[in-house]
Amino acid sequence: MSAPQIGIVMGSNSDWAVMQQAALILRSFDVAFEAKVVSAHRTPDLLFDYAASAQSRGLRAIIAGAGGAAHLPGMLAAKTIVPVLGVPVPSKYLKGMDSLLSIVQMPKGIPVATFAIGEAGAANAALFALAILATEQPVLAQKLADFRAKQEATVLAMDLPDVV
Ligand code: RP5
Repeated sequence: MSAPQIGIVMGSNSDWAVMQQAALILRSFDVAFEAKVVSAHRTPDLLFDYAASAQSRGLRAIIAGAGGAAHLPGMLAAKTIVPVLGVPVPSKYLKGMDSLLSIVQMPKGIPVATFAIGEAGAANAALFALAILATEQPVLAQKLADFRAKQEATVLAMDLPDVV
């Protein structure tokens, strides 16, 4: 088993249903990743350790999902220069708008790349992480091009039903 290139972290195991969409994408591209629960407010020491060791452990990007007052991506970014890709997880009462605004509104100086709320965001964060890796891995670049071509063919083959 090769060392993980991408870290997937989330504030709770209740985020996994959304965040596993990122894992599924990475697995389909045969890219080694790790997935772990790291809570900014419930396990702050773990958060610091994870971020502080990310670069030396070989992680090339961290996909971080959280819901509510979602400070996990921003706090990770504060402690590492490894790119952090934030995924707003839908929340019970505000449907993830709270998560989105918490993640996207990083003050100047510490960037977090922010994706769509929910499963599309998790999947796109994984595709973005692959694009980062693909800048230095031609085999992966070709796989991404193939992925795009397959999507294109699917849409071009779409039919619409007759008007009734
Ligand atoms: C956040 O609180 C997590 O990211 C999760 O989205 C939300 C709810 O967590 P649980 O109460 O399900 O553990 O920290």
